[in-house]
Amino acid sequence: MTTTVTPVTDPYPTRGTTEVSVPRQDPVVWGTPGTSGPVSLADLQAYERDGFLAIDELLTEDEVAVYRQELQRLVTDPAIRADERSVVEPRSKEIRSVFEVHRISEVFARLVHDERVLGRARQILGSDVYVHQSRINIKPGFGASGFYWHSDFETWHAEDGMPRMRAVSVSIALTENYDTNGGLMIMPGSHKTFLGCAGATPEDNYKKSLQMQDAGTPSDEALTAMASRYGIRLFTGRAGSATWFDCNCMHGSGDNITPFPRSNVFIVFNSVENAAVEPFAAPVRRPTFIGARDFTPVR
Ligand code: 6CS
Ligand code: FE
Repeated sequence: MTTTVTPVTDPYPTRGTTEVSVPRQDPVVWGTPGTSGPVSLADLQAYERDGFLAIDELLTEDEVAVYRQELQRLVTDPAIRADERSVVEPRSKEIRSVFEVHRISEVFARLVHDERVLGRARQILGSDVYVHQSRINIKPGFGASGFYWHSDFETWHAEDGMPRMRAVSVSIALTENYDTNGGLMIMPGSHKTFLGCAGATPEDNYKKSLQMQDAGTPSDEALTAMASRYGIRLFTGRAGSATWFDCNCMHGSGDNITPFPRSNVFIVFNSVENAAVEPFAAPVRRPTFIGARDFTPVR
């Protein structure tokens, strides 16, 4: 008896020989309209259209003070600096990011379970969720380097095996995000197009990409076309403000040459119905502190 196996073609091909753009084939808001939760219907509609939702005050000043104190404690702890989950700035060697911060720090773990955070993620993704990745980005002053234009989903699909676009990130400002100190920039509406990048994923790519991304970087031509079509929105806001953004937004942030750090905590929620499988375009999986393999729903 012969069984016919229909080849499962990857709807989001990337890291081949040429750059390829395909329309998004997934909803943006997965929750059924009218599902109760912290996000109003109007805001959900705006999120569907733009790919992001900015919140002026997710955390109070007192709460921010607690998280900022915890961030300072972590970045001055020699054990954290020595931990493989810490990434340093290429030039200054200051700590740039600390990954899996929700497992390292009980204080940051609170955020993951906070209904103002978890409730929004569940409402947007329409299911139970797990943490695919968490990190604090310090972006200290006087020269911290930014993050070049990219789609997170392109990396998470290629290197972490995230099947579909059913993940959302929240970036919570822990310091003032001015228009000068390397704030997050998103191209509004870019989440509706998947840009598959040219160039195979090198072995151990994460050891470089978390400092300076190369594989998974769009061409100048593609970025020019997207920026001309969608524009660029720079997110500023006080400490405690937050930006929720879809996994496939084209985004990046500039260097920070001001004296004022632009520190944030960044949590990625993935639907438990979109759990990571094998990488779609990389030789091996990335470490679990970057692409989680514990799919236990957050409660
Ligand atoms: O590779 C990653 O998973 C990380 N890199 C960037 C620049 N953004 C998403 C994510 O934190
Ligand atoms: Fe990113």
